[in-house]
Amino acid sequence: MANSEQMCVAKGWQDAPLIDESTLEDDLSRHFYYTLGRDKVGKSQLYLYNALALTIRDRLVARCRATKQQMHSEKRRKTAYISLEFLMGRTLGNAILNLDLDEQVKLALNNYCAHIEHVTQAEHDAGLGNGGLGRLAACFLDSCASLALPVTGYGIRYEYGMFNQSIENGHQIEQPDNWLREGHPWELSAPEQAKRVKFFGHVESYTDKSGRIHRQWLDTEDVLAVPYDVPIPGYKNNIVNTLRLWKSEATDEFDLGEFNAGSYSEAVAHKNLAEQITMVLYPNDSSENGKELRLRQQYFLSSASLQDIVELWVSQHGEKFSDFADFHVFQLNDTHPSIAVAELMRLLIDDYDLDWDAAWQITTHTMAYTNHTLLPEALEKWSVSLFSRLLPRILEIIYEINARFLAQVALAWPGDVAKQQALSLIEEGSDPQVRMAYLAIVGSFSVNGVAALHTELLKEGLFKTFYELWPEKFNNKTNGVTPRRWVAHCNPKLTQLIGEKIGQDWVGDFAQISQLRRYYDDVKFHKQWQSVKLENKQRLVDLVKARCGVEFDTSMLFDVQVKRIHEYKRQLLNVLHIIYLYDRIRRGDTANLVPRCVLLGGKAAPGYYMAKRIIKLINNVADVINKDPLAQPYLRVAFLPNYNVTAMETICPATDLSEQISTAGKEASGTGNMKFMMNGALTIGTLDGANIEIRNAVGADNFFLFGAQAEQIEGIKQSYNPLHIIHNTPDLLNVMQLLESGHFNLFEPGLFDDIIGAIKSPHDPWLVAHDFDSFVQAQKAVEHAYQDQQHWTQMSILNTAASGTFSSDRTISQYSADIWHLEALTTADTAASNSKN
Ligand code: HBZ
Repeated sequence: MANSEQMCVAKGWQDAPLIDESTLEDDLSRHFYYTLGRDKVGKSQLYLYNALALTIRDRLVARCRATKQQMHSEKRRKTAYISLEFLMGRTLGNAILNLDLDEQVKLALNNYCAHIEHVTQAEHDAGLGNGGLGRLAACFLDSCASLALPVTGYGIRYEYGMFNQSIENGHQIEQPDNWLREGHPWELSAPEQAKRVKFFGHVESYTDKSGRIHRQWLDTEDVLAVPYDVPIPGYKNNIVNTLRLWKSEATDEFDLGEFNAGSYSEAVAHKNLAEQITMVLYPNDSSENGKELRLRQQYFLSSASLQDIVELWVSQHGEKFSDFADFHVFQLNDTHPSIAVAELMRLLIDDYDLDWDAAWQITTHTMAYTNHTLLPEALEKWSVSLFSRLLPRILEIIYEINARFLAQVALAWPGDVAKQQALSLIEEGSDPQVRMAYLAIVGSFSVNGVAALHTELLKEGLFKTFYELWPEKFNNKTNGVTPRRWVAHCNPKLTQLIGEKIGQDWVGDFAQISQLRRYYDDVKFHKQWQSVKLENKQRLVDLVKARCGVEFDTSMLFDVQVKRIHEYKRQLLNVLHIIYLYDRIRRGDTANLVPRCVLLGGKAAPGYYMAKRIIKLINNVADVINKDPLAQPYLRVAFLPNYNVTAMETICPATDLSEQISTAGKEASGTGNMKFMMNGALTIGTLDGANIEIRNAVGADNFFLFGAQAEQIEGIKQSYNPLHIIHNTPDLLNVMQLLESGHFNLFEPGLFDDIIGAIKSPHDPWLVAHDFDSFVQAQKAVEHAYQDQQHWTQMSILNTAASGTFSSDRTISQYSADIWHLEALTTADTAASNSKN
């Protein structure tokens, strides 16, 4: 019976056409009139959006089935990309692009007198991430599908994503992001594939008939993990991979057991507790310390995802794991899912009876860890006492991993107790802690950083001793971003212009963008390039006007810094430069000033006091400057509220100058820098993260460099004396005096004292005062360069032309070649199958 059912399903799969027989136009009306029961479009175009999304989804679902079948039909090496965050943004526009349905969609929408640009506005961003790390995961999924690689994303279906930010009286206000309120047409749930995840309980031993001792995790409080699958289309290749997001639900025992026993409110409380796990994304982008719910999220994701993969293996190959490691890689996106190391051990040992050595062999040949930070305070630790209460069996396994690892350390450094303490997975102290990064390193065969400098600094600093122990594990994978979303989709005007010159193949093969170098001296092309930038600037002008009420002017230089607000990213340095420009204007020193519009945007973690003060400072400074008629012709400043993926799609095509000004050695890579570069912005930046590689690719003459270098930072800190610097730098002295005079907080005395104190502190780790003068000089070089529009345009073209290597397709090819060793799936050309329709 089961067999004939399977046969039947399999036959259905094979017969399902990739493209429905009906045309897209018919499908759209069917979904609009029948699935959704509508007859009028309405102002928000929400129903039209939903009908279009369902129409596109139909085309994705069929391809997704075919891809899955190919992926699972034979033994094939696969990667699971496990991440607590996937910052997907909107799906519709990208799916239309990747399926090559642009023309058909335009035609179909004509029947409703609707434009695709308006319809797509109805979609909420899927903001299931904080920033770079989450967006990187989203770019990677696009590249994996576009390269036809068998990769599945595993994440959490947060009910509330990254909070919505509004600005009230210059302050950040956080509002919940109820992104699912109007439905999410892209996902398909599969409740029959739900997994059980254990929490709490205790561990006991029992001896089986053969005399072997086993450990049993008993009296647990289980939570259900229900999968929701989101299709991930490749670019014009008919591949559709899957992003599987888990939602937590109460088990039936919770509902029934306690309910029947008369404990109605306990039953409901338990249900709530279970459902809380996937309720909200933690909004901290550097560390989330000690929160029990966060550890629950991490274990929930790791356990459900591994169970999913192991069960599929067992269903196809039985409980024979000898070659499991030949066919699986688990890529851990930072330490957040690193508990997967211990969970895989538990599954193999407790559920499938493997002995320790066999399980460890499999684990250490399947796990791979990516690090995204050099800030030591951001390295995750969990208290042993929390672990032992919440996950007692997992803690036992971590202890055992540690004991065996420390024996290895003792062999490598005999008698060196300090080494053992320094490397132990358990940090001793009054409240002992599990060091998650160490667990990830010990349990993985690959440890990678995300830019060349970052990887070097990991090897020399944070993970030095591990590097000495296992040099072969360490490797670099410089980040990238997808040229589909970050050029083809967000910059259609530029895409068309480039297409007229070098064809459109660069969208799928971004190395080809280098052909643009041929147009370096083509004056006609310069004009076309400039007019595209102008149109894109107008789109940003409209956005800034609507969201901030500030008038930007397309004739001015657009200077942009958008990213999470963090002291190491030095938005403060940017503000000091803005104040410096303003001070010059007030003093009438405007001879060489290039009129500029400065845009800042980004969210601060709700509990991060200094970051929030910096937002307030930016807004106050902007207010004063924008109201001053003297400043009008030269300087305008805006803080864009609620910076997110969709906002970036309008911002990066319009930017002239990209601010990448972190303290050297602190920004692991940066990826915004790459989006700006691809869209022809020039970078002002420090030698940090991927900036270094950007500068190498485009040439030093086409990059505005400033600031201390990473290897100088420690030396500078030894004798750092910002007061001395301020008094010997007249421009900085003026800026500080203006700031301290209360000019930007007339009715709020003392408001910026902590910021002023931080700049003046000899312990300022971000060296703001140190780099100020160098930054101002680099900004002057920017102005000088901008005055020669022809040369600026040439540099802009060169930036785009040199950005080929920053495609996430390049990054993913390297992950596949060096870590994953995947074979591409068989593809078919979407354009070809569409024309059959
Ligand atoms: O990851 C960022 C790095 O700061 C950036 O330099 C890099 O380009 C990017 C991709 O590799 N890191 C993050 O975005 N980190 C987080 O968002 C984060 C989120 C939750 C945490 C810790 C960090 O608990």
